[in-house]
Amino acid sequence: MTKTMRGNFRLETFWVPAATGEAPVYSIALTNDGDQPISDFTLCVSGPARIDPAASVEGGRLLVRLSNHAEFAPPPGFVLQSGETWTMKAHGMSYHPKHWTDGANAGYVVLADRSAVPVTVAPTLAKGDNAPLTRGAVVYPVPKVAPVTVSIVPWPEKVAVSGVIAPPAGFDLRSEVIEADAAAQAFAKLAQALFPVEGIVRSAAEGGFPVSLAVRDGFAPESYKIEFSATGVTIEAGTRTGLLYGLITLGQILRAARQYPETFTFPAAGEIVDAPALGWRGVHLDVARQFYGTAEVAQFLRILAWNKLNRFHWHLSDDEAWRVEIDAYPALTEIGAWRGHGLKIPPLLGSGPQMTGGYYSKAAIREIVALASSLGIAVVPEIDVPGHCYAMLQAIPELRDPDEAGSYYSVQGFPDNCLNPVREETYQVLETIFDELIELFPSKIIHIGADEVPLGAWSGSPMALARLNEVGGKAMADAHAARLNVVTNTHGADEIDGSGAAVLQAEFLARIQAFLASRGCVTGGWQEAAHGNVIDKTKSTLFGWRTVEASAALAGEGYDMVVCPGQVYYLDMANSQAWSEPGASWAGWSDPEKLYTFNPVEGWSDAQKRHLLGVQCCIWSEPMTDRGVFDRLVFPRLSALAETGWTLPKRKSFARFAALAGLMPILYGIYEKP
Ligand code: TNX
Repeated sequence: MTKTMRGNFRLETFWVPAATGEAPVYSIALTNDGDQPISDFTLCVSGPARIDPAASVEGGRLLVRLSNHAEFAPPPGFVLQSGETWTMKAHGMSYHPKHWTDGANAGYVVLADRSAVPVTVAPTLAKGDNAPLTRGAVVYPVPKVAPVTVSIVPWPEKVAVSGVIAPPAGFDLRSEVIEADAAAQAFAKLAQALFPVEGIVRSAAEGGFPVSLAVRDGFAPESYKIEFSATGVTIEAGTRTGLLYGLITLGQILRAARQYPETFTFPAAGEIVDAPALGWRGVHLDVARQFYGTAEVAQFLRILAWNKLNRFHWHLSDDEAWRVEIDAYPALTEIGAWRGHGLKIPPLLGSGPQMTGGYYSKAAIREIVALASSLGIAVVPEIDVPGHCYAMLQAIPELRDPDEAGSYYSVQGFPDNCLNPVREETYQVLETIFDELIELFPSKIIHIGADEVPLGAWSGSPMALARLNEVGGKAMADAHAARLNVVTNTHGADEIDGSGAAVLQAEFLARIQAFLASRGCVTGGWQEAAHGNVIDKTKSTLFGWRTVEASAALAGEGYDMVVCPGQVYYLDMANSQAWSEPGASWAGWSDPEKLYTFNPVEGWSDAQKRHLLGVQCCIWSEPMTDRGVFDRLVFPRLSALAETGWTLPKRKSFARFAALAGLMPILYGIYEKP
């Protein structure tokens, strides 16, 4: 095939929001920039916006829809001439785009010979907002005068330093015991990987300033103490992680004093005594919607450590992909890790027609877990079940009930995406998978998801309905059967508490938890795992993503809680409501100040606080097709969350944070253009 015949196309999308006073409409326009006319073709697009069944399409036909993947055909006999544009308009979409990353961000044309030609895609524009679209982290300039003379994020419990010496060229780390040596080595590697040209650790011969590390009794696990003098520094802690944290504090002070000598100093005397406010200071990363290579994950972990964050919640499976190698079921990664035109999982969320994706081999996972452990971070793997399993079920279709009829849909528009709680095969497969995971992850917390099971889940499965009849009665089973083929949750995830779906899910959760407990593991779950009140509270950790009040109520019932409300701690939510800001805002939006000042335990009683493990931000990756979007959404909000987890409320100050945030590393180094 010659190059000209392959075509050259451009896709432009445009949203008219209701706020303009006009009827909301989403236009999709394909321009033929090639020199040949085309006919008998289709157009496929993907991106967070979904053309759901409620929408009507003018100027074209929706042939296929799977979540945000849509394939359109022009009217019969239509010819797209060279230089001309074909426009479709979708009306009645249930979810309205709110930000430029919400629209289609990938597309391709399938020609008459079935070949797929990628299309150049422009960011979606919206009527009434001509502001330049933003990407890249917001710059936090370091002021001439800061509220503090030493730069440390998160801010310590006690800073009592005085005097000034010229910032040393670097640190000569001196350790006499194995634990201290391990901390010194971890810090040297960390500083080298994050700030490769700065020479933060160097020998005495190269001008390294003496820093002595000592392990002492009487320190809480992550706490440490630093003593300054004009001739050297001493760090004491009870553990390797405590010493590492002391070194990170010292490294932050050095970098600031060196780079901004007018603003910050390196102390000559005094001490810093430090300990965290909360034990769980987590970050969740969704690697299913977008794939992040092992090197990216590793660098991200280093940034977590630099913020003294200590839990990495690794969301390894979802509808869009399965990302972890499982020896017993190679199809999970052979099929489930890849999207592309003609594959079992189509292009989604901005992946084009070419095969895209990836997975973590067991060797890669071991590497990440070892790195995390050296940095004081526990890795919590999540396999999201029984919902969010479209990719898994595409890879192992035998897991479906062969007699299941009809369809139900998830909030993200996936059909029939839940593992069947009544089939023995479900448990055989999951137990095998969990056994392989338990061997890989020493943290012994296995997160099983349990979020967003659709109201209609299993409503066409005869065996599920029979079981529901037994445990919930005929009325419940009949009501559940009537949900088949009914599209629900088009305005947000279904609240399933008390429904047939919740009763069936509870059967599943009780059994999976018993299995994990038999292996000595704590079960992690999103807050929906509490439905039916069947899991053992003493062996569970729940993640409260809806409201702070809902988390408080669960804590009151005795569940250990990690608080991560979507409105503020979901970092896929945009920094503001503006169209020009990337991200979503279905749960809300939060700029760094809002996140920083947010009180995660507002209104909690003392009894409820006894079940507070800590806080976590969640990076869902739907909008992260562009790494500049990642940097903008994640930084410096990640550091704001870190300070919420570490620093007691009475010592927090956004003015101080804003003055220091610019010194914190970001993952891809992409800052917004001035
Ligand atoms: C809800 S909250 C989800 C995820 C999405 C996220 C997007 C929860 C446990 N599940 O599947 O990625 O919203 O913001």
